[in-house]
Amino acid sequence: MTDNINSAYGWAKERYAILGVDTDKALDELNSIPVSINCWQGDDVAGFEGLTEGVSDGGILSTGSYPGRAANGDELRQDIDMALKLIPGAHKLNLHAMYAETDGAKVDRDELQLCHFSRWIEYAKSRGIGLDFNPTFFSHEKSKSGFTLASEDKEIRRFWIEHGKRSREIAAGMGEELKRVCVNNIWIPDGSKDMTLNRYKHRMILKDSLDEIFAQKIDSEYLVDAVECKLFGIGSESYVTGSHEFYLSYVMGKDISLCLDMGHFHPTESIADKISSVLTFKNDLLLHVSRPVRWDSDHVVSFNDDLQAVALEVKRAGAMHRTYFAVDFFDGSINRISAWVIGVRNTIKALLFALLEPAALISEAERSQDLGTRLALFEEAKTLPFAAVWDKYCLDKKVPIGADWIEETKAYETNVLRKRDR
Ligand SMILES: [Mn+2]
Repeated sequence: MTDNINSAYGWAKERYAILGVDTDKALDELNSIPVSINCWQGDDVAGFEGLTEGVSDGGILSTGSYPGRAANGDELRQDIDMALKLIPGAHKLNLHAMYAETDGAKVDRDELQLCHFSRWIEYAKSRGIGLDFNPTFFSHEKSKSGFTLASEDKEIRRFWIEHGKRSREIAAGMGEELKRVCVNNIWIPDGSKDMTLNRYKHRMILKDSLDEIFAQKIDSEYLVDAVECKLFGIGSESYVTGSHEFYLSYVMGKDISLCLDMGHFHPTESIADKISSVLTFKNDLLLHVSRPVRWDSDHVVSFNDDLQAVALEVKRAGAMHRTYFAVDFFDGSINRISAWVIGVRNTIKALLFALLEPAALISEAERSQDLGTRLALFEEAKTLPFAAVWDKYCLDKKVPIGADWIEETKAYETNVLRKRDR
C-alpha cells in the first residue's frame, strides 16, 4: 500500500509539474494552515450547562438522535481525540462559552472567567492544538424573547454585553496561555419570525451594544475579534438584526474581523463571490465552512463545488495565511465522529485542491488575453491526479488513507459510544 501511494504520488508530481505546480510545496503549505474544529458537533450543540440546573434550555436545532452523544467535558475530549487521530495536520479547537466546566457551581454567562475553561486549555496544550472561542448568545433564559444584544430591555442587554466582554477576556487569556491567536467570534440570534416595524431601532441598539463590548482595549497580540452575520434563522425568518450589510458596515475602519458563514446567505448566493471584496478592505477574514441545505445552514461539509470555490478564492487572493478557517456544522443523525472527520477532511481537501491550481499558467494566459487557454487550464485542473497527492498527505501525516478511517470510527462506536446510556 505504502509503495503504491508513493509511486502514484511520483506520477502525480510529474503531471502537476508539467502545469507548473510543485506538489511538495503545496503539501508543505497545506501543513501550515490550521482548521478550527467545532466542539459542538460532538454533543448536538447542547453544552454543559444542563449539568448545572437552571441555566440552559438545552441547545439549539441539531436534528437526529444517533446514540452516544458526549454529555460532559471528558467524553467530548475523548471523542475529539478520536477524530483528531483520523484528520491529517495540526489544527485548532473551537469552543463555545456553554462548554465551560464549573464543577457543579452555577456560574451564569455574565460571570464566566478563564478558570472555567482550564481543562480545555490543558487539553489544548497537551495535544499541541490552538483554541478559538465564541460567546453563546442562545440556549438561555435571557435569549427567549428572540433578542439579546439588540433587545430593548436594558437588563437583558446588560447581561449579554457583560457576557460579550467576558468572552473577549477569556479568548485573550486562552491566546496568552497557548501563545497562539484565539479568534473570538460573536454571533447572535436576534431577529423576528414575522414582519417588524423597528428594524432600524434594533440595529441602532445592536451597534451600541457592540460598541460597549469592544470599548475595552485588550492588550493581547493573540486576540482576534470577529462578528458573524446571518440571513435568517428558525424563528427569525422575516428579520435578522445582525445581517451581512450590518456587520460589513460595522467592521469597516475597526480592528474587528468579518466572519462569513457559507450557510448564512440566500441559497443561490455564494460567499466565494464575496471574499475578494472583503479582503480588499479588511486585512483578514474568518470563514465558517458549512453546507446549507434548504432551511438548514449547518450540514456536514461536502467536498463540492461551493467548498472548492471558497478555497480557490482565498488562495487566488493570496490570503491563505490571513484567513481563519473554522468548520461550523452539526448533525446528530450520524456517528458524530464520522461527521467531524468527513467535514474537516473535506475542508483540508479543498485547501489542497486550491493550492494545486496551476495558477501561474492560468495567469499567464489571462495576461496575454489567451482566454481559450485560460478556460482549458481551468477545466484540465479538475481532472489532475489530486487524489494521489491527498493520499500522500494522509500517509505522511500518519492518518488512515482513503476510506480506511471508517472502520476505526465503527470500532469506536462499538467500544465507546454505544456503551454510553443515551
Ligand atoms: Mn457559523
